[in-house]
Amino acid sequence: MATDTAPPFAKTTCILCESNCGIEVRVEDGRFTRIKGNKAHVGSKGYTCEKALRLDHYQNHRTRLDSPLRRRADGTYEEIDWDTAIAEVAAKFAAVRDTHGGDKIFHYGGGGQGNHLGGAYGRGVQSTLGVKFRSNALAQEKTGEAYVEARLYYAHTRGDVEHTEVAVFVGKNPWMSHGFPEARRVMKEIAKDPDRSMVIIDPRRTKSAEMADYFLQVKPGTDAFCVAALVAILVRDGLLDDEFMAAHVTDAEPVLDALAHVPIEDYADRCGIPLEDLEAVARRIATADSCTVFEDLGIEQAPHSTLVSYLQRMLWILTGSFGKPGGMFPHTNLSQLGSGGGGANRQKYTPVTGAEIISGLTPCNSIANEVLTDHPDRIRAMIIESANPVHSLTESDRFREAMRSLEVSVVIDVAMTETARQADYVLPASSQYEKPESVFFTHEFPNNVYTLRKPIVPPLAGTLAEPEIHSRILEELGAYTDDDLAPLHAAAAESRSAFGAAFMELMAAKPELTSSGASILYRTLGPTLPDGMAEGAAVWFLAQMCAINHPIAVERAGFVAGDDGNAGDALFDAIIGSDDGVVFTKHVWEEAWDLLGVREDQKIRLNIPRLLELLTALPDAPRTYTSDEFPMVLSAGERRSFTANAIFRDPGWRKNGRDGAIRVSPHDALDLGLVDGDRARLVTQGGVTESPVEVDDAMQAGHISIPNGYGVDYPDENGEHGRVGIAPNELTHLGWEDEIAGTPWHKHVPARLEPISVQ
Ligand SMILES: Nc1nc2c(c(=O)[nH]1)N[C@H]1C(S)=C(S)[C@@H](COP(=O)(O)OP(=O)(O)OC[C@H]3O[C@@H](n4cnc5c(=O)[nH]c(N)nc54)[C@H](O)[C@@H]3O)O[C@H]1N2
Ligand SMILES: Nc1nc2c(c(=O)[nH]1)N[C@H]1C(S)=C(S)[C@@H](COP(=O)(O)OP(=O)(O)OC[C@H]3O[C@@H](n4cnc5c(=O)[nH]c(N)nc54)[C@H](O)[C@@H]3O)O[C@H]1N2
Ligand code: SF4
Ligand SMILES: [Mo]
Repeated sequence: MATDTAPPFAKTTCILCESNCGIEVRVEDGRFTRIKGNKAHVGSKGYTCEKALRLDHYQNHRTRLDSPLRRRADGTYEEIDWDTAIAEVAAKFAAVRDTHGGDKIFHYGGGGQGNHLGGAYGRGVQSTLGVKFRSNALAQEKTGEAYVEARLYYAHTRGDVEHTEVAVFVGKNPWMSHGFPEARRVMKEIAKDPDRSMVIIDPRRTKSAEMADYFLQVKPGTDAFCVAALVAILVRDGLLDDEFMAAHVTDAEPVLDALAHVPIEDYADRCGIPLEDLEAVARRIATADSCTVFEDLGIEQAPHSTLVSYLQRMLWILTGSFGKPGGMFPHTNLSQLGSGGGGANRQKYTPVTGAEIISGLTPCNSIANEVLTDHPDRIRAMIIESANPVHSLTESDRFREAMRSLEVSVVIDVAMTETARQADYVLPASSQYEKPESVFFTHEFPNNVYTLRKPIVPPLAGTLAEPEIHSRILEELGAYTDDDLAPLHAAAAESRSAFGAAFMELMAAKPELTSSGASILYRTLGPTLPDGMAEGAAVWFLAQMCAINHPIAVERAGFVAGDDGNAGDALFDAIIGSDDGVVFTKHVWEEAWDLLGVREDQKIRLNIPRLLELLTALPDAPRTYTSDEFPMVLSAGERRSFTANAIFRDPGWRKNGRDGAIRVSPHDALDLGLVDGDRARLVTQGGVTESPVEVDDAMQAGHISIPNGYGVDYPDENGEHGRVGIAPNELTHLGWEDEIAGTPWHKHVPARLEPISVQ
């Protein structure tokens, strides 16, 4: 129907960071011509940052894939049809399983900042192939944190930043990276409220640091000294919440004893912060009614990472800021992130390098070494989906080499990425706006929010959504039969409650089908769901489990059994019908303790012996990791206003910072004879590159910084391939990683900067 009024806005979410803000998009001829915040979204309430407005560059660009591809011997690719692709992929992976065992097939990825449904559907294929080892981006950032939390209280905690009195950010720049709802609005409110404070611990005077009441400008890589000193001051000055400690903390003695021995003044010196500033921050935290602490990559990808994850938690544990408004909290989940399945199958160490597996994930830095060896248990095949590890993992060259030495590999992506270019098969996925999608970053409390997005544009011809791709592979592998599905089709036609009963009956009768549950739901319940939402079928099971695990919180959120269906069905119907996100659990603060895994005594186990040993050994840690050859510290992967991992490939998406300059302090610039805009050579043990510099007085001497998300291949209008900016992992180097979690030191790469002389 021709009309001269503009098309209406369609509701979805931004996919560029874990906040997944609700947005409204006007689509004209397949282009996203206008984007605005969705005020009705229950989580983000209309909030967005500048990046969401540029999402057309994700949806429409020159490297979208629109046909399955097979690699030729000369490294070029030929288009093949879907039937051939599915048949060959299934046969080749099954052959690896049958010859060498499914544990030699590795799985990487499963979702990014906006898409986790594909990961849920991929489990069936992995299980049918016997995959035992897997990983994703979490194993180069959050596994240290997971290690600590699994020992302290067996849960994932977050902070009520919105209502807290003192918000502490260590190695996090929330103005740029967000990470909690309405980050910039909340930060502005804290900044202007004289009764609340923000503490930033960062070597750079970031935009967040400029807003902070307390800015601890640490020397790069010295957070363990800084945070140990802060906690030790609490102990020294008797600033602990004794009542909370007595009621809720166990095995504290050895920890308090070790903290009493921390050489506070020496540590202040080592991290470069005046002692009185550390004392002021420790006192501010201890005298506040509540505090939250939020760590991120600045410590997770730097020396002593897991130790800092441990120490920073003591700031709020010793001061009792848990389970109350403005404090720290655990939360419900619709689906567990990270661990790709567990139970009896769970492995503790990797077979080749013996790296410790945390949350079911092989440390990212170990993957290439699990391939490039003649060890009989080496990885021989890889499934990679929705991730670009050649670009995002340490030492891109080594990962490339690893991929090329596999017997078979498949990449599922929307774009022809650096990783896809090394794969034997490339399968084109429909974009995140062409299919139902969602993330399981459900991290809020007391009210937790989940959003299942509807497609807002038809799938690009030639692409398939991951649920269809995985289900076709599973069916090719013979995981289930039409006969298995027949009773479910019949029950789905009858009623929701009949379907639920039939599904549970099938799973009980044939437990081997459980891992294919998502595909079975997609094929049977899927066709009965509202138009275009079949791929949401797997969420039915998650809603059922949530209602079973958290019956009171789900009921408080308004979901109760009805005429046809239980509370889980009511929750699922709300999820599938909503454009604005759904509050799926509502708690009261007193229930926070029930969500920790320490239900029997509700006590936090403070002593983690391995980390206490590291704390005790800290005085002997090297003072620097730099050398005469590499005298500076490079932070490789800073979040800036126009970076978004490698989700955007078209560099034209950036409104500023187009070349992704190397940030360098005025002191170093003077020393090296560099002025703003000069090109310089950046050298590390991992590689050499050239780029313009930006002289930035937010940088401290000896510290340089490059952004993440740059340096991806993208053709110009003539098809000539080019790259804008530095690919950070052409410069990083394997081997420098956390001693516990194996997380890489991306923020702490010894480096040298040289002017490209023009005299
Ligand atoms: N704009 C934007 N936002 C994003 C993303 C994006 O690509 N772009 N990506 C998302 C993802 S995947 C993640 S994980 C988060 C990450 O979010 P952040 O961790 O906040 O982002 P980074 O800029 O990588 O690192 C944070 C800070 O660490 C500092 N840092 C460097 N070395 C040290 C050190 O030794 N000690 C301390 N204390 N700090 C140090 C850097 O100066 C930087 O300001 O951002 C998310 N949000
Ligand atoms: N040196 C250095 N390295 C880093 C970092 C750093 O700071 N410094 N940061 C690290 C961090 S915190 C993270 S989280 C990682 C991120 O790195 P990765 O986990 O590799 O993720 P992305 O770069 O976001 O790439 C996501 C991929 O998903 C694809 N994609 C988008 N939509 C879809 C879809 O619907 N289906 C499928 N199948 N694919 C889709 C995109 O095209 C892209 O190739 O990078 C890490 N690497
Ligand atoms: S990038 Fe993050 S904060 Fe910005 S609009 Fe997207 S989801 Fe929201
Ligand atoms: Mo990340």
